[in-house]
Amino acid sequence: MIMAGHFHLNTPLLESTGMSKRMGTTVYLKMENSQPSGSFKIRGIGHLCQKLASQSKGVVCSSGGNAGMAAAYVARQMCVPATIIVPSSTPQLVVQRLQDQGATVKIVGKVWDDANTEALRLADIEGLTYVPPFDHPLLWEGHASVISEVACSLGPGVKPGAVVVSVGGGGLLCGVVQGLRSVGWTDVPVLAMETVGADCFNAAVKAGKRVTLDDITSEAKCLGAKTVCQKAFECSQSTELNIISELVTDQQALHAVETFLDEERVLVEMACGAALAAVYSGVINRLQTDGCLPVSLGPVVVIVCGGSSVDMQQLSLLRQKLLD
Ligand code: PLV
Repeated sequence: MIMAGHFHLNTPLLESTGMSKRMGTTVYLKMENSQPSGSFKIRGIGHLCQKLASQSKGVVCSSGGNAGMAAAYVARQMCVPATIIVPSSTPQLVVQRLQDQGATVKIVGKVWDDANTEALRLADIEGLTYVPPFDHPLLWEGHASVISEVACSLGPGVKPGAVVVSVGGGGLLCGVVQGLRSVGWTDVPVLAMETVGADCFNAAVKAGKRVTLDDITSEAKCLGAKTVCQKAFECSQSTELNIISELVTDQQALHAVETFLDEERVLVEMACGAALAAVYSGVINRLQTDGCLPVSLGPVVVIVCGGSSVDMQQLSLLRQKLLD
């Protein structure tokens, strides 16, 4: 299961005929949902824990769910105890999955930022290794491997027309940017997707500085950091890069989750639905019409970030909340 030296897998890059047909351009799916622990988070968190936690008496991670799933998985492989602090907005199914991974789970506060304060406090008083979910250079370095794998899978001479990612606190975005730099693709536009109500990156881009949201009102709780990390904001300001920030509604993200389940037969959570909605809700096509992306676009790579905060029951709860 564990490939030499790291915890993550080299995931498939699959062509989606359904998405390609809609877009009029080839769309590739980077299937991070198939990572151990269910999301891309294992890349960065595996890397960080290998560097920082091998002598640790325990790790503590604040999470909307998926960073915690990765930390719990890695800690178990490393025979280190894990404490995961999640906010009360985290579905019970995630708490259960974390416990099944052998972690101690504490529910603190309403949103991730509250849980994080507690994680930092515990790390301090109990001497645990703090595992941040998105704001650390080792996480970005680990996440960057997703792009080198895409480059390998596409083969020499093929360059994406755009890469689509979801943004919570911005760790995945920073990793993708680092990966693009390492393979010489800084000119590839990155479409940074969030939901309305979990839109700290979009708010920062609009304000020209980092801002802290009053609250997280989106159901995409795993995108629910109130402030984007400094590095992600800096990437948005870089003239060398082309990062396009776009929002979709929760309804659009849910519709994307459902369409993806129907067409690709894969169930992902709302945080991932935000990225999928870039295709299903026509965001990319609109950007082409508006001249923000070329009409003749190279293959679009969607990072299917995955996520464990979903099952059929959670899906019908979301339907009731958002569609009734
Ligand atoms: N989720 C973090 C932060 O939550 C967590 O603790 O799990 N897609 C999925 C499925 C995610 O779980 C996350 C982050 C993202 C995308 C966004 O990644 P980020 O935070 O690196 O931008 C509050």
